[in-house]
Amino acid sequence: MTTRTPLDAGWTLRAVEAGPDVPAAVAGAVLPAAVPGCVHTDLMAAGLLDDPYLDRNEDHQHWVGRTRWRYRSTVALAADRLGAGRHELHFAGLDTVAEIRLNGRPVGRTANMHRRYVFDVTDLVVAGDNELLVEFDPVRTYTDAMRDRFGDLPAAYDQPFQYVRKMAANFGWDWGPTLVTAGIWKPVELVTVEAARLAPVLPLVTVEDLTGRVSAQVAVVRAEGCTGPLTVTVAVDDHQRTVELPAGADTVPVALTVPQVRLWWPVGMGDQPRYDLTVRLADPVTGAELDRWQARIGFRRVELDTRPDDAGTPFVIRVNDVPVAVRGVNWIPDDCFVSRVDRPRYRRRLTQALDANVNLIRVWGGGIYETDDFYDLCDESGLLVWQDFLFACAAYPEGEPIRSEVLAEARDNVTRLAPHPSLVLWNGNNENIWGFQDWSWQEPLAGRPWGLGYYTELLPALVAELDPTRPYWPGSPYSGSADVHPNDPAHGTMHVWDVWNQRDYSAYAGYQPRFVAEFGFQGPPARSTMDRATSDPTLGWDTAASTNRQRAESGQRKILDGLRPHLPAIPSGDPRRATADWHYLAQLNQARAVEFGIGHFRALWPHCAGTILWQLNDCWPVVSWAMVDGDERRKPSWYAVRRAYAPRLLTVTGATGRRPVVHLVNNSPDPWRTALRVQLHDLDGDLLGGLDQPVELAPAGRYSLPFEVPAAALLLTAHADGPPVRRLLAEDVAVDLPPARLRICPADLPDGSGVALTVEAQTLLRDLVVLADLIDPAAVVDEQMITLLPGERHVFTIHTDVPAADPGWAAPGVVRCVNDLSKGDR
Ligand code: BMA
Repeated sequence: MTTRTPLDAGWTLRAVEAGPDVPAAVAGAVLPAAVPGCVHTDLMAAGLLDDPYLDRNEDHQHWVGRTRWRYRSTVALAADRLGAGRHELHFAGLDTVAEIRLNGRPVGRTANMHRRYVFDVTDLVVAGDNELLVEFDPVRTYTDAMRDRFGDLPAAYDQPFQYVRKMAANFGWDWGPTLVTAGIWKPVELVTVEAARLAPVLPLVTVEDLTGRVSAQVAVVRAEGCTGPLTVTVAVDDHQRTVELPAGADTVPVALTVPQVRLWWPVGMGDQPRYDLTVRLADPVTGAELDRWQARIGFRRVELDTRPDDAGTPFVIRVNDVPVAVRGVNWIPDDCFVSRVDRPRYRRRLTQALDANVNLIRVWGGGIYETDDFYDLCDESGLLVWQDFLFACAAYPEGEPIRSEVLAEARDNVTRLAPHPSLVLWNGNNENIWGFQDWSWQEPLAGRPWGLGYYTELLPALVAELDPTRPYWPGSPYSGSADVHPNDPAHGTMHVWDVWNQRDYSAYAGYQPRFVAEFGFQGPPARSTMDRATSDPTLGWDTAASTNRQRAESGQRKILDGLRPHLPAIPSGDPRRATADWHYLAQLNQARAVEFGIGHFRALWPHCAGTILWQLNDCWPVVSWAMVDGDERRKPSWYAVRRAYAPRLLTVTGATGRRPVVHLVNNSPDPWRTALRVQLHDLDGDLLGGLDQPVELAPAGRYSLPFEVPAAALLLTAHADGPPVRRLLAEDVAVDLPPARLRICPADLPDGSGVALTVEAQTLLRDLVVLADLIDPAAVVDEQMITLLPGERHVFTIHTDVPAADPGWAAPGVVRCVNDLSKGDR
């Protein structure tokens, strides 16, 4: 048998060679250490470090990443187990540059957070207690040495993240703090191999005409003296096959066919049946099981179709031969301290994506290969995963030892993630090919390697060798050819960032891309999130506390510039009021920008085969492009994305230019028959025209209807099956919106789960939002941004413990709309 003993208990932590910045209380202390975990979270648990997510605590904590830390534990081994076989230490993840010692003797060194390490310690263990030390160097010692070796390499940020195989965003990003972690971030085990064990299995899962096939090159690790034949049995549910591993051999190919499988489909396109795959290693003489490996697989085919067409180079992900209209979001690490992200938290976040009609999540290259829970939850729900190899926004060294680390890490993760049906694409890097082309890298590089060899040679060769069932794409953005600009809209994937950085969001309408893998617009997090994160009560767009929570270059100015063409100005004077108005307007503008962009791109279907919004989540409380904030609250943009990503989309483009086009896009697998109704009103709610028309759309069908509008019409309402879509036929700033008059009637929900908040409009009410978190930070509202005509009402359903009788629900500032901003400010 092979026994695996978790070594997660009894760890302590202390600073070694504590420098002058290390507080006295930490310098001599031996603290309890959580494994998996990291130094920052242990220090916080011991009361020795303030929460770096609050106020400006981050500024005073850089010593944590500059200190050498020693983890210590005791590994007990019973005397009768000592000679039982081969003893190994398995580290699923060490962050990052570490030296491991057992009983004072060296075991090994590590320099890569993104891979598993196995060390044979048979000759080092003793019966009884064994002292296990894992000592982490300050990562800068390593990055400084690599910088000396490779010279300065250009990057989008000046921290040395490209010189070490560690999560890049730890060094600070344009949405994240600089918190350079260290620690044992994944489980540790003592593995005792009595005869032989299985190496990690890489199953290739394919399907042809509903016949599933699983094949693998199964490798074993033998204990000394185990030289005879072994048997390997591979089983999928009750189908199984056994092969013999001859005496002395370490690998054997196995293959199994499974007739009449049920196909695994992306969410919204079918079910997600999964099958249990088991590989067993046994002694052929006694039949005793020596080791076992298990995974849950799904049978599906995936292809990336980039065959050139008349318009350029498409980028179409096909699953089971059906093109997927990608409605994606980009994922960043959900916490700077990644060991805190447990399965329930992954489930909450991925559920927020699914609830917003997302069908693909891109794991971005400045983060990590996520833990098994992440991919398992995606498999279960049908959320497709596009996985970047971990390179982002920099020129990377291609020499040793980095090259070998990249290779080892890629091998390990291609193997680890192979069972997951949700994983549909390996992507070489984030923006590095673009960076080389456009970000003035070529002169400082002066001909030195910058990573291209990884993206166009090493990684594609490795994916082709290890896992030919999955497509590989060299980077994002990438056009498919070295001769075409990497961000060419007509070819492959593109990132649309000029809109946020330089241009108004209406500029999305000028793009005809084939696939947009990044685009997005910033907005602040919920007020209660900001209130928790900072003790500055006037937190607004121009205070120091707020700008501390804005990490993007000129971010606050870009938010203001983005508001100006569309929405009233922020009032001067009372800073609390200015803050409240800024917050409402900036959140609203983010929501409108992403709905505008997605609506435009989806209306181009099938020319444009998908969008991946930047970004789903945040890693701490911050102003950012996220649609769910760092305290897990949905921003108004989340509701906008939910609308814009509806599988059956009803949207309107060209509204503010008074050339509206109503679009219906059917990304559901069934035909869509609906009665389209379009109505035109003036601001008093008088009906000025419209039409009723039955529409029938095939699966993957699209229908677009340009609309003539009479001069007096200012509001267009389109109805199909879902909630109506309303557009003002001009910018809010260009229209004389009436001062808001409304009645708010809160009532307890009959099932006691919260409040039904009815808003009755006595005038037009433009983009009503309920800031329920001001009354109850845990409140969740079902809908946001509702425009009402005079005489209409809308009921917001709010999940909350605060009863309807609480005066807060009707207090000023909780229900907001554009036209409650005073006229003088417009
Ligand atoms: C893209 C991403 C990130 C960045 C985002 C916003 O380039 O790849 O690097 O956070 O833009 O600027």
